[in-house]
Amino acid sequence: MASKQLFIIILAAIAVVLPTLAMATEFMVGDDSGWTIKFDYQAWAKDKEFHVGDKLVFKYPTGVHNVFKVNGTSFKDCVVPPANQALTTGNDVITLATPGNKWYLCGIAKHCADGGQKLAITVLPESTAPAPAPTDSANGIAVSGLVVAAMFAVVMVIV
Ligand SMILES: *[C@@H]1O[C@H](CO)[C@@H](O)[C@H](O)[C@H]1NC(C)=O
Ligand SMILES: [Cu+2]
Repeated sequence: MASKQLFIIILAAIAVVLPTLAMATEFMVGDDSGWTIKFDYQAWAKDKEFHVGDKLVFKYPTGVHNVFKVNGTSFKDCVVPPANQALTTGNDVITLATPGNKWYLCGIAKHCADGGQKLAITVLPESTAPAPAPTDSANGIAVSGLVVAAMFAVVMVIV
């Protein structure tokens, strides 16, 4: 009887702890294609949920592209801000700090206007529920899985 109660307590503990394990997701913009021209970033973003705390990684050969965070007007018309606002490392990581619409574009040549190298996303408030498994969060899922497995192992030993 005692062990049954313990089992239930442990299950309840798992239910409480699991949601807090939700990890910030790191999105590789464009997945394997990275940050480049002639890629449909709106299609890429369409089935993804971005939350405060998640990260965008813009990956590209240094000097070939860059990244500007812009407003909606600049995004629409591909207006490139002053050069000193550019991210240029080729592995630019942007942490999504606030909810709302965010716009990014490449400021090199006509990459934005002609190459479609622009990304618009909507950032949702910080999530406490486990992320619904975007392909980029393999690490987070693996860790969560490990924790669950470890917890069940503990349960099996105790019961
Ligand atoms: C958008 O950004 C551009 C360029 O940085 C600026 O000139 C413009 O005033 C901004 N528009 C709004 C609505 O903030
Ligand atoms: Cu570019």
